[in-house]
Amino acid sequence: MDKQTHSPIVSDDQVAAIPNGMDAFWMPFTANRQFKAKPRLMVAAKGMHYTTADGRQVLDGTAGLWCVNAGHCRDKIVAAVQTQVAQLDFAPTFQMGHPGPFALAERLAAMLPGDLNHVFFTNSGSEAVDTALKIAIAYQRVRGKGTRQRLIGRERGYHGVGFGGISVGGIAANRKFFGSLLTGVDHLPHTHNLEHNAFSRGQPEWGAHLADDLERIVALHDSSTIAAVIVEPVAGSTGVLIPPQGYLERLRAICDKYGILLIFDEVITGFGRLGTGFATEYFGVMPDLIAVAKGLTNATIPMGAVFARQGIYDAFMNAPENAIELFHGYTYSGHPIACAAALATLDVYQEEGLFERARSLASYWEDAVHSLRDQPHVIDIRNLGLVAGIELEPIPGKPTARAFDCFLRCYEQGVLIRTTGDIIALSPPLIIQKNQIDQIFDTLATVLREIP
Ligand code: PXG
Repeated sequence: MDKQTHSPIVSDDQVAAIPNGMDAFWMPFTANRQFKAKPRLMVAAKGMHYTTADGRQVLDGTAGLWCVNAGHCRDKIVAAVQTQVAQLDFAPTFQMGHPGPFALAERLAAMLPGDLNHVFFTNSGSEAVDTALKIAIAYQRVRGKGTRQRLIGRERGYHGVGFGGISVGGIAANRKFFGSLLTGVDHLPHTHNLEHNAFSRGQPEWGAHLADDLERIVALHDSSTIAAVIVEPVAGSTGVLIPPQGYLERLRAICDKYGILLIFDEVITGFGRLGTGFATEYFGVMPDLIAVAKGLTNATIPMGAVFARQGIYDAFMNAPENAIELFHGYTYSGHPIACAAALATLDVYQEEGLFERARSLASYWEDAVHSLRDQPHVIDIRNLGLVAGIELEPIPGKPTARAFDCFLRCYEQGVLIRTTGDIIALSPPLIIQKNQIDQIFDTLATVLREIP
């Protein structure tokens, strides 16, 4: 493991890199004018810490955006990227190839349970989701079930920002500006319920029956029109919703009953977040397709992927041998530098036992987050693996303001958290130390007592 020493105060080079003008960059998912009036810029990172432009160390409680699972600027990954970029910068993967994605796909297939053993590469989670949805619909067609075109998502689901992802997604703000979206989409109910489940530790006891709503949807549309169901095993972006005990098992059983594919969006849960390689292993529920991104390369280089079960891949392999089987792909599918970053990342996870480390820290993490229970404004705490959600009572008439205030104060006090609505979401790099867990929750406790 890299030494946990703090980076030195920002060097002259880094200061020089701070831009003079900030207007041209249209920032994603950001209040642009508010940010640009009082920017928060990171100029370096190492291990568990960012260095800010004003030379402060900020403890990363969010692994960037749920992605830097091995910690920042890991030497092995940096070196792999540097070597690869000098050796083979780019080569196509359409009717051509290079070793990287073959090696990486074999390595991933060996990590995955059961016959989840084929890998389609993308450049982001959004692309992985859209790819999985397209594979699901195309699979139904190549196996002679072409009427199965409907996709079922879930309220409050986040599946990235492609048209497929926002159509099956269930966050109103991400959908309402963008027209009619995909047709033929329906949604399961979300599983958030404070009345029954507030302050549950790990998986809540109440709520498995919410999966039965899929029976209602099947009755409404008929199973012969439904291609696939997609869910996040643990919903992240919407504010950390942990699946009730038995819920995912029930979804799997209903999908099996009606010949519907089950897709897990593991963009957040993949690569150790729950203390196992993937959520499918944590919950013991096998989906047919998995979308991943983020932790695949430790976020060093953008990359996503879809994992498919043997039978899905095989169904496409019946066409004549000289025919392209799937008319889908990206210029950068299996990009050499992303593959090098991913292979080095998997080495780091393995050599340092980081998934096991996350598992062994989970109960300390759980106790630490639940220690906030009696702090002001806290109306729920949820946790699983190295994920936590802390839901605050909104200020009347000013939703999101309280949590955002909390975020700003934590940042000033040296801890990076993430908020969505009035929910704080935490997901640190898996290399976090116990004293750093304490720092996150001590800072939060102080801030919760400070804020109005
Ligand atoms: N699926 C899931 C479950 C995600 O969490 C995506 C797909 C899309 O991935 P890309 O790489 O296209 O962004 C995500 C992304 C947050 C936050 O604060 C979460 C994400 C992205 C940005 C912010 O919770 N998740």
